[in-house]
Amino acid sequence: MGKKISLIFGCSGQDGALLSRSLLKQNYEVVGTSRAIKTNEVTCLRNHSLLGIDKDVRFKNCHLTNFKEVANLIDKVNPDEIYNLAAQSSVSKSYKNPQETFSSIIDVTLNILEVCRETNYDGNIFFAGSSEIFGNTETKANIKHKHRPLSPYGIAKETSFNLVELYRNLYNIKCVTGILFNHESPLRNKNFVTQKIISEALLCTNKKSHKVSLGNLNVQRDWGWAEEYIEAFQLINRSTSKKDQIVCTGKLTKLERFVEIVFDELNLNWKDHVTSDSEFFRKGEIIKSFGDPSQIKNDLNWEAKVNINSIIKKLIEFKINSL
Ligand code: F7E
Repeated sequence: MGKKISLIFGCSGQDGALLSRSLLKQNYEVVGTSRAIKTNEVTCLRNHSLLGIDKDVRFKNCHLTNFKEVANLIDKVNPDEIYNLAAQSSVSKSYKNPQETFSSIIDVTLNILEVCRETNYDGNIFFAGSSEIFGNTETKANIKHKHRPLSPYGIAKETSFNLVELYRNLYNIKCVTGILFNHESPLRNKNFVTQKIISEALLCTNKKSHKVSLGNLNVQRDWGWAEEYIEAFQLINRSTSKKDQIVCTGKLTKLERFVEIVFDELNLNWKDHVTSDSEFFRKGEIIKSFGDPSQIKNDLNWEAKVNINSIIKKLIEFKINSL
């Protein structure tokens, strides 16, 4: 029997690269698409190169907003399972460019679902959802939590979540959403706050006068370790129950505390370096975002094991070693 094939839409980002590595280790053949391929192959392969798997994934050029191209790709690859991670994934960029965000998330989701409906595709399909659909969470968000998205990105993910549910219920497509809270790794780029803080803090170790401008330090997030989250993607996708799941740690950390831990690790006082600058405040900021991990633990026996201190230690260690 030949190898099983996984098709990853949106393969070049943090999650796509980590997922590729995990699938390759399980002897899957991995086919990946990326918006980056057509513009800059180097960017596309950066994360895969860092993981030493750039030669092992079959990269395909595909305009995911083009129905025919998506249909042709699925037909040619004939995957056993699909992961849709494709998105303009920056919340802050989504305020500046809502149209591109909607299209890259909603149109692409719809195209994949429609191709699968028209062709009676029988494999499993995982969609990467986002905790941004909940907006502020006063209590840990479970699957029934009210949706109050505050950004174009959140609205796009909300629509995509609804489409997945609709196609599952109406057309029996084997599709599910994993609603993902923030999850980090060294593969995140500097647009995200965790990498920004660590890179900037390291600059402070060399230059005592270095200043770091951040936005609202009072926000609280449920930060997890991406390498664990991509294992959850696969459990959710392959589960026969076809249930949407929340992927989170259930623990909140204030951004100011995150900053403090990073600077403490480097024997620096964060107050000497960090300022809160309105330039980085968001229009529709979510102040508190955390999830309830009990359902995924009960259903799939998955739980996040890496805590915030370990996440920070690992990120710093990687950055120092790569410099
Ligand atoms: O911001 C605040 C910022 O850009 C985290 C994506 O994976 O998770 C990620 O989106 C928090 C926000 O991630 C700066 O306002 C303060 O409250 O690292 P981030 P994100 O926007 O939460 C969700 C769940 C996704 O689905 C997304 O795809 O940190 N913050 N100062 C800052 N953020 C940034 N980027 N830069 C700052 O200077």
